[in-house]
Amino acid sequence: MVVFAVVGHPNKGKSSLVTTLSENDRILVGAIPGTTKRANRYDFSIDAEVLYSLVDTPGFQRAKAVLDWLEAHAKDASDRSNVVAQFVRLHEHDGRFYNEVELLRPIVAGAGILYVVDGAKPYGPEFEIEMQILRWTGNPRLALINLTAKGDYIGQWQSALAQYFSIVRVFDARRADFASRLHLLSAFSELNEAWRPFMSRAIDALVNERRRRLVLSATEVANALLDCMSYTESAVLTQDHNRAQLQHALRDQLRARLQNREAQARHCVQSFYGHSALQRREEALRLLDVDLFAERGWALFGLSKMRLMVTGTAAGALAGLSVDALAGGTTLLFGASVGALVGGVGTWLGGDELAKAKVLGSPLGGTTLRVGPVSAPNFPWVFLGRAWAHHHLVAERNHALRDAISTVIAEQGNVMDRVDHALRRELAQIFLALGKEGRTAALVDRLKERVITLLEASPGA
Ligand SMILES: Nc1nc2c(ncn2[C@@H]2O[C@H](COP(=O)(O)OP(=O)(O)OP(=O)(O)O)[C@@H](O)[C@H]2O)c(=O)[nH]1
Ligand SMILES: [Mg+2]
Repeated sequence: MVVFAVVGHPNKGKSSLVTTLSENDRILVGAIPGTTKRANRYDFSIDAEVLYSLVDTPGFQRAKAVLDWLEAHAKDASDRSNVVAQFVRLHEHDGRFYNEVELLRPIVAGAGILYVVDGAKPYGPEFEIEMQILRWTGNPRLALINLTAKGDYIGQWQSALAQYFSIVRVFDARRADFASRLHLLSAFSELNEAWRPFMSRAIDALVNERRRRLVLSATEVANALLDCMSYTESAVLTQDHNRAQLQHALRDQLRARLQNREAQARHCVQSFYGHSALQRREEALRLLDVDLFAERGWALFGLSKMRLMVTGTAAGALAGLSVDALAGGTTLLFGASVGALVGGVGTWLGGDELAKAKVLGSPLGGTTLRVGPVSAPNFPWVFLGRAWAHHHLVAERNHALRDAISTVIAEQGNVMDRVDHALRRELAQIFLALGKEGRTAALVDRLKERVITLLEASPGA
């Protein structure tokens, strides 16, 4: 098993890197230098198999004094790694070198070195002392240029680091997406021949795990959508009942049930990705907080009127036009005529038209009032648009991406308009077939496959 010690100057993003590579949200990251007080090991495992471990360490404090000690005790170059080990042994209880002992201990025990620097700040000679100490250990080492802010000193850093590290990479600890993570893991395997099989197992496992999470999420989203499209609420309509009041109450119940089902699906998706307690700080996540039935949300996440018309799923909203005519003719309706045909905004935004109410006879006499299932044509699109954006933000822990997506969603809206044309048509056909045939096993499978395709794409593209 491969262990990496993440070391460097205080406050350069060491803990951020460990968080990203170990998928552990509980690691303390902070603006104040010295946030990490002692070395902590974090295992990254899949299916109870530890694939690699990272040791988060406190930053160097007294590098110069350490190097002086090492130089005073080493006979020649062949002796250097032993002298580092000796330094750690002799200073275990020496408070002056607490940080250095913490960070060198895992290295002496054989860990690979990940040296983290900040490419947003200039290079300075004090770093050379740290790099010299790390070179003395003789362990395989890789340098990562992180960027904690704007400002580009990457070139300077690259020339300095290249003299001490066999591999130098720019790696944004907080912005790195899945692909750059894989890229970094393959660099680890270049560091040491013996690590190669472990790292390629780790990469395979990560890719498989990623696929597994995607399929689980798509299945849950598809099931949640099918549940939502089938829910109804009903109550006995007695003489004393005011029908309008009862209908109102049933509609509220239905909405609450739909909201709960969506929340449950989101919770599942987050837990598949190990983010049960997702921070809701980012703007993108605030967009997701828009109520399932808020007008703004429907405009943001659903299909535009035009697109909704040409899919044919809105045919029910149009008297006198056949479903087939609409599904077939993508150029049948366009421009202003769409709005004129559709009528009031309520039909589109789910208001009172979310679900129809029906009075049903009961075998025991009396009547029942039933509200639902949801009939608003945009509902399945809005539901999928929200699930798509949510999944993407959960799957990419990447802050920059989150910002980009939230901007696209907020500025352009109609998230589902960005779905590839063929996929949109297939989804529309599934929704229409569901209306006619109900929830058959074949349709459920087809929907699940389409949702997988949807979640694989990026809503911010
Ligand atoms: N914007 C941005 N900020 C970052 C990035 N990496 C780290 N930071 C910030 O920089 C500060 C330090 O990050 P940490 O990961 O705690 O740094 P550290 O090297 O572990 O620090 P110590 O434990 O104090 O030695 C925190 O405020 C982070 O939020 C990054 O890639 N982008
Ligand atoms: Mg730290």
